[in-house]
Amino acid sequence: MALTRLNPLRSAQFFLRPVWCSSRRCRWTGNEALSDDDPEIFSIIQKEKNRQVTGIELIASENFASRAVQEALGSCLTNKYSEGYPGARYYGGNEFIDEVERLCQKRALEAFRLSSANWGVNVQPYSGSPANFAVYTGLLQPHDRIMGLDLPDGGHLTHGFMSDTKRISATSIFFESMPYRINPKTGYIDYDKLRYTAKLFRPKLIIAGTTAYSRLLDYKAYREICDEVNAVLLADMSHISGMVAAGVIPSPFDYADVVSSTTHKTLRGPRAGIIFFKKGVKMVDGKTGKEILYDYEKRINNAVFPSLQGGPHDHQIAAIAVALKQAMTPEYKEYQLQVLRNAKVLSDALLRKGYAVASGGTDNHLVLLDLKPKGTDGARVERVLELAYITVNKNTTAGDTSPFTPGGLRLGAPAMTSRGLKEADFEKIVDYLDRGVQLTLDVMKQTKTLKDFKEYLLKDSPELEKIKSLKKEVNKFTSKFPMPGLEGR
Ligand code: DSN
Repeated sequence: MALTRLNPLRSAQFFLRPVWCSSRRCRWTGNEALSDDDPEIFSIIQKEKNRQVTGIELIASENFASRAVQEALGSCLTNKYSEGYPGARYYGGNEFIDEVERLCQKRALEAFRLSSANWGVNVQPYSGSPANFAVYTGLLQPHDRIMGLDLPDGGHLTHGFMSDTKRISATSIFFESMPYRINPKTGYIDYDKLRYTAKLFRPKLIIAGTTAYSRLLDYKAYREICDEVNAVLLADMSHISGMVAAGVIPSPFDYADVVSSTTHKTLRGPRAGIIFFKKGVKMVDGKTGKEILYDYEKRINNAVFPSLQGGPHDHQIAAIAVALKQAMTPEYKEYQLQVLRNAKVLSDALLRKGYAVASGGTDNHLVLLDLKPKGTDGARVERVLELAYITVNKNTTAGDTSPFTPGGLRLGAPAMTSRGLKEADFEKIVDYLDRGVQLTLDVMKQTKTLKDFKEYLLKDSPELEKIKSLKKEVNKFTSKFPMPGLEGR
């Protein structure tokens, strides 16, 4: 008690302890460390942290957020309700939340070099999928037509994905979806076919966005096609927004009407979403000479709130603001250039080892490896690499029919570049990947089905020993590199 009396905060905690703590021995105040309050969750988080720190992270859509981003995410802003928008909330006490959201909006426009006269931004979407659905909700009527790159060809679920037999994404349930595809011979998007199909299908909106495509998008071609069929052009730059902010790849803002993005991939912020929309004069009426203005702002803001979401996640919004400030630094530009260099090395080194790379290379942060010519598939290699602490994801490539055992593997450079890896380090990573593929082929000689394959890896075997020894090398390799956001925490 002596200490408590000396410390006003602790003293107040003692007297104001929660009513359910009726016993004087109950001292739960809400200020206990996670390790004391919930050792079980604390221990699982420590295990995940160890996995992230000691492994090679190659998932193209993942990254390591900075400590500052994580501090904003873990801040008291998580306590607040602020339905509405700055200056017009449905709850009191939002003076500082308004400041956060306005600053985030300002930084979003600055980071992508946009003028507030021509572009507006909504920073409230909880993540990328809700952001895309908000765009459709705001700009389309139910059952209007949309066209996006097919998921197996490198698009996203929310770009209207449906299978041969089922409407899978809500974006294909509530809207009529017609996919466009890549040319399987070149691995590039087939813009001629997109134009041809768009003229038949007459979509209201076309999506220029990818999740597993290693080439740059031809936004000018998309614009022309949209103009020909009077469609809105939505660019979903989730995968590439960090490189766009850094100005190291072409920007969709030169051609798109609306741009959506997640904020946790190449952008390196928290898990969240963001929508930019055009403002100002859309066109001048030829007959009357009257200016016709874009009406996206009201429609998209209303779609995000109140149509689809309730209270925004203000801690996420603050963390986006932090990431956007970082995105305007020279170090960030250098980081994004290094991502491009590292991805190129990844692709070139794989090609030198005789691997088939979709489209023959990369212009962005990722490489799509086709394992079919090697006689294996993405599911088996993903499992072996996972046991060796190299994290990748299986992915469809041209000609694949099964999403469970697709022939490809998607590899990305952003996360390991955040840890400071350079070109020579990515050459080393390709050696590790190659050893993983060889070990997969060895296990395939002992097994038939994928189930057998996975079960074989649960038991002691000469192959498992070799995988364990690869894991040791991987752990030693990664111990040389710093880990942003997690050191000393
Ligand atoms: N799931 C993300 C990806 O891995 O690309 C897209 O949302």
